[in-house]
Amino acid sequence: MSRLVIVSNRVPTPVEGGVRAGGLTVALADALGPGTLWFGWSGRRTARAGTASAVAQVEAQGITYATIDLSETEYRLFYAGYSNGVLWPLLHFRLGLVRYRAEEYQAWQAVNHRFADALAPLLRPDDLIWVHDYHLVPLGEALRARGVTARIGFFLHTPFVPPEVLRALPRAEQLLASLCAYDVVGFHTAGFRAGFLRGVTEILGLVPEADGRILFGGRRVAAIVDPIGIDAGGFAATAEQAWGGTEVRRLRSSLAGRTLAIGVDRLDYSKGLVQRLDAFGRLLARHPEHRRRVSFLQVAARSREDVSDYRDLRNELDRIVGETIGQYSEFDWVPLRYMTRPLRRRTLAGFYRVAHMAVVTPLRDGMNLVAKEYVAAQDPADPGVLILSCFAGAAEDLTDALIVNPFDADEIAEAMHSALSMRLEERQARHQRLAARVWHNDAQRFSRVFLDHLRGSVAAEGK
Ligand code: ADQ
Repeated sequence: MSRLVIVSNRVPTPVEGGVRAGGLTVALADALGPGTLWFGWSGRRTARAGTASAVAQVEAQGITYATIDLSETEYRLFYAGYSNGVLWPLLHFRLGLVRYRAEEYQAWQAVNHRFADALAPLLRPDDLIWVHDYHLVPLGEALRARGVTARIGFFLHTPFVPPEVLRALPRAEQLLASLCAYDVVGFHTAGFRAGFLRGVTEILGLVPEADGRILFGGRRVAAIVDPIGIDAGGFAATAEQAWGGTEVRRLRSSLAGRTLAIGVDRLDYSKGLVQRLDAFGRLLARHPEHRRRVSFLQVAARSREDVSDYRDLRNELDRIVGETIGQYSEFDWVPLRYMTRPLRRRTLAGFYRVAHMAVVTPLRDGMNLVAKEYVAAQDPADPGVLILSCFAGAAEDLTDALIVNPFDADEIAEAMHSALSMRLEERQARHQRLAARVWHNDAQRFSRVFLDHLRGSVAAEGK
């Protein structure tokens, strides 16, 4: 059997331990068997640039984790600069936040080549190489340039934009050409895949074949739809176990019989946090019956703080949180609880189960795993209600959520009101249908579908 090689920007080294927001390890858990190699950045930053040969290898439970360090300059230009200051806003339709600098683009290319230099000697011809996310788009091409003949796939965890938006990116054609160097390119939704195929047609001038494959540079690339999922059964069990734990007990006793609403995100402008907190204020203003009866817990784990837009967002949220608390609090009730530290997975699972509603309102999101985790964590006999943005990839599947436009704070406020007033039978019926989708499109299916395509054992999808 072929060996699986996972490549991602950050590698979850087993010695790292502690808390870290990020669902890739969970999503791939089933595919990671003994013999797997996981390659990427260690998370360490050094004063000087490393050499290609400086690969650290750690083995745990049969999996080899191989990492390289990045220099401070590489980190600033490749990671904070081009990846998170250009590609991330672009792929989330935020052209106004894109700050393109040629030197960052060059560093992005150079780091991908350094990844390729370090990885290529570790590879075997029959490996299956699975590259993850926008930081590493050029890696496939860089490996091919080093004579790697193994099959290489790429999965994009963010949305993909239509050509009208993509054209704003200098060298957009190069980005598309780099994606075409893979054997398989995976997207969460049919819409993202369609955007990619349109880009290939309109910007590269290529015509996809009848089965949706694209012939480029003498190779065929298959663009597939493969929505990421969670280990639904495992997460449900964790939530149930956490119910009796200290944190859940403390949370419940602090609520003193009040209803909990929850939001869980990385602190990121794509997550629609400003509009969501605005909506909660509007709910309290318009439906005063909810005052003193509901507490909103927003967990917004700090992220990418070396990108200035993230610092600005944090300041804005501090202001809105302060305003909402100041305006509506009473001496024995605070409407909003806000924390910027991440929660442990087990605690999070228990808190989801306590919450009567989850508000998941990203302005754009590749998938959004929080929505799926919330559904999995519910007690089917007394489930909470999911409010979900129509612009999350998850909305394609989770149509029994209360679907809202995340830019419309009034619409979100009304959905909150409906959720807080919803009868048990309707909650149960919606949850049952949502749970069926979350269990169906789970983590196991995600990796199986991708790897089947990568092995070439599945026919491509039509246009
Ligand atoms: P993210 O933008 O990080 O991921 P999301 O899918 O919601 O978004 O979250 C990933 C994981 O982080 C989840 O397991 C969640 O529980 C955890 N997490 C988020 N906030 C947390 C917090 N405050 N405390 C503790 N844990 C937290 C990117 C894309 C998404 C896509 C995923 C996977 O942006 O669209 O769903 O990759 O492909």
